[in-house]
Amino acid sequence: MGSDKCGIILGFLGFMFVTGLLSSMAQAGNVHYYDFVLKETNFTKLCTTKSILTVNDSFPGPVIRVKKGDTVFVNVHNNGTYGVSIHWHGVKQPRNPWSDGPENITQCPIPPGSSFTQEVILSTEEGTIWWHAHSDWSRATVHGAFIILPANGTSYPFPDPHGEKTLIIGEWYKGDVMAIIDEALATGGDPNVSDAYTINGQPGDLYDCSKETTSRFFVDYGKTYLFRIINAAMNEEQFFGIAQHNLTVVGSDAAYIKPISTTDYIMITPGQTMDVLVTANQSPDFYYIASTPFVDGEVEYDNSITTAILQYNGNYTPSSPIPFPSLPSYNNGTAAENFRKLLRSLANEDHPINVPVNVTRRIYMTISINQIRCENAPCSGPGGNKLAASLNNISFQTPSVDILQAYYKTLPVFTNDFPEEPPNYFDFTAEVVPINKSFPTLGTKVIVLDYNESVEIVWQGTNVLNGAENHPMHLHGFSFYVVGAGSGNFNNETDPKTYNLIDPPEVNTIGVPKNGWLAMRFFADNPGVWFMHCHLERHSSWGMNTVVIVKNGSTEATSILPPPKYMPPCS
Ligand SMILES: *[C@@H]1O[C@H](CO)[C@@H](O)[C@H](O)[C@H]1NC(C)=O
Ligand SMILES: *[C@@H]1O[C@H](CO)[C@@H](O)[C@H](O)[C@H]1NC(C)=O
Ligand SMILES: *[C@@H]1O[C@H](CO)[C@@H](O)[C@H](O)[C@H]1NC(C)=O
Ligand SMILES: *[C@@H]1O[C@H](CO)[C@@H](O)[C@H](O)[C@H]1NC(C)=O
Ligand SMILES: *[C@@H]1O[C@H](CO)[C@@H](O)[C@H](O)[C@H]1NC(C)=O
Ligand SMILES: *[C@@H]1O[C@H](CO)[C@@H](O)[C@H](O)[C@H]1NC(C)=O
Ligand SMILES: *[C@@H]1O[C@H](CO)[C@@H](O)[C@H](O)[C@H]1NC(C)=O
Ligand SMILES: *[C@@H]1O[C@H](CO)[C@@H](O)[C@H](O)[C@H]1NC(C)=O
Ligand SMILES: *[C@@H]1O[C@H](CO)[C@@H](O)[C@H](O)[C@H]1NC(C)=O
Ligand SMILES: *[C@@H]1O[C@H](CO)[C@@H](O)[C@H](O)[C@H]1NC(C)=O
Ligand SMILES: *[C@@H]1O[C@H](CO)[C@@H](O)[C@H](O)[C@H]1NC(C)=O
Ligand SMILES: *[C@@H]1O[C@H](CO)[C@@H](O)[C@H](O)[C@H]1NC(C)=O
Ligand SMILES: [Cu+2]
Repeated sequence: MGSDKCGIILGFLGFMFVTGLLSSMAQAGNVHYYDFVLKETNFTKLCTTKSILTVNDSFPGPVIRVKKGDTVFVNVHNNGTYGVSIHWHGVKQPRNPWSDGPENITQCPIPPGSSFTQEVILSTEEGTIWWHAHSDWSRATVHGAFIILPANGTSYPFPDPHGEKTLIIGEWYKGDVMAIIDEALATGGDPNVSDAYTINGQPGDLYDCSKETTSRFFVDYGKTYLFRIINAAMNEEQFFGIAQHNLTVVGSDAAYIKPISTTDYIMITPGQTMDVLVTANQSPDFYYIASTPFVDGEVEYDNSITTAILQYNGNYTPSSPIPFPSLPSYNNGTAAENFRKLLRSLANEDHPINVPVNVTRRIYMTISINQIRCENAPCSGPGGNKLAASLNNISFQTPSVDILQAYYKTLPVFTNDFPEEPPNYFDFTAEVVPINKSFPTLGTKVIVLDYNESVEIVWQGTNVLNGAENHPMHLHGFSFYVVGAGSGNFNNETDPKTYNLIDPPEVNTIGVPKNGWLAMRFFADNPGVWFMHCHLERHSSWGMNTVVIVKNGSTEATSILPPPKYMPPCS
């Protein structure tokens, strides 16, 4: 840290220590300006051409590349045909929920023909995160990498790599994604699955008409590369690997971790990022990079494989066939958990942790797939009902005025009575859960926290409606420490004794094991309105969401910033 601190005035430093990391880093770094133009662009993939919503005609979209502590103003102009909002996934946005982005949570969508400038305030994040649309399913095509380099005078906690590669896993639908989710919500059935996964926008050569465009990552023998891997897929977690090359994972969700060496695969959920060192130490050749779905629920999914090629520079005849990585099978939950358990914070002097030891607020939250009875005609879900999802039996109803505005102006849009424990206790992870447990309450209910409370949330997977599966839960406005996890129902007497409070990983998204539980902690030191949801898009669309409101502290420096002059209007 040494030299960058010198530039900061002393009074400011002292203030930083008093109020914690979040509230005051905004002025420490440089300011950058980006222009994003949302527009329809034609792409040809899988032998068909279709128009998709993009930022600046690119899929994936433009990269934002800045340093720790910088501030980025992004002027988003919507030249598309429907309203959209953009979220900066993994940016804590200290005191600034106004620019966070989720539709009707912190803003209404940016109408076609207009612009909204978002102020993206970086603080403790360092590594890789991403940005994506946060309106219905538009994030399928509207997303890109957000790279945060070490601040001046600081360096990576590992030897400088020779080069860097950004690798985004996406999901491609031949149909129109907005029509697909609209259709599913109207019929009550499952949304259509995708037709391909992609690596940097390309399905790869196992798919029709895709061979010529397969993504290639060129490397020099003997060099080490930092791969910044982002899972931007909509509905499937992924196993990922590179044939004959070890992956050394050094960061996740813009926080460094103790290096995970010698792993031949990673499991990465939608919403997560992994920074991975790869050394090109094999004989010069072509090697397949592959990503396959990890799906441990009884659900329809896209069971195809996306590939790219790690290609050594030089003159040689590539092997035929090209070596292919061996990855766990699609439903191997043990392989997924084995990888998750390897994540540990650096927790050293330069990268200390700040995990609450004494918790003042405990929230125990079930995660369920549900059904809602259809009034008139039968729906296409189970038993003629409509598929839904919930947290603590509340299926979240998105309002038509954003919750942030409603909170700021005291409008009757939401209620404060989100239950802090399951409204009914039963064997959540039983092989058969009685069907009468599967009908949720509908509501726009939020959790309200006092400023700086030390919070523990235990997410409890359930087998309601035979819907048990791994859920990648994401919280806006914070990163949180994963202190424990296990299978079955959480036991609030014995399980806390197993917690890791020494070097728990600090993340913004984490897979809660199928039919299991996961405990996380954080300090509620960021006043604002923050969305919490499953990052599987179909679950979020069905209501697997809630909102955490953190009240202002007692000073201006611990209160929400005033709103910007212009916010997109609600209709
Ligand atoms: C970091 O260094 C760059 C290049 O020397 C300089 O332009 C920038 O202003 C510095 N940033 C800060 C926050 O001091
Ligand atoms: C996006 O396109 C606009 C012009 O259409 C350009 O001004 C802007 O710099 C581009 N942004 C990025 C991030 O490339
Ligand atoms: C996309 O292609 C279709 C058919 O080829 C064409 O009608 C349409 O104008 C194109 N759209 C854009 C945005 O270029
Ligand atoms: C999109 O851009 C075109 C060309 O600049 C302009 O004519 C059109 O009005 C814009 N549409 C919207 C909705 O912004
Ligand atoms: C979903 O898939 C079905 C069956 O292939 C198809 O008929 C329907 O048009 C698709 N829906 C959308 C919105 O693409
Ligand atoms: C991967 O790591 C293991 C364990 O350290 C080692 O035995 C093996 O040689 C490594 N493989 C490569 C390709 O570096
Ligand atoms: C699941 O993956 C683990 C670890 O990779 C492996 O040891 C195990 O054999 C796999 N289980 C099945 C059922 O394939
Ligand atoms: C936690 O509580 C214990 C017992 O009240 C106290 O001794 C300890 O100092 C507290 N730790 C922190 C970090 O606040
Ligand atoms: C958000 O609110 C607008 C009205 O302000 C409404 O048209 C839109 O459908 C809402 N979005 C969602 C996802 O509910
Ligand atoms: C729910 O179903 C279970 C088993 O099918 C039954 O024992 C129980 O009485 C039912 N509860 C209610 C409230 O109907
Ligand atoms: C969920 O709420 C509904 C409606 O209040 C109730 O009938 C049902 O029993 C609750 N289910 C669970 C699992 O708590
Ligand atoms: C612990 O769990 C039991 C149910 O297993 C519940 O009744 C009790 O209220 C919980 N205690 C605390 C302190 O949360
Ligand atoms: Cu989910």
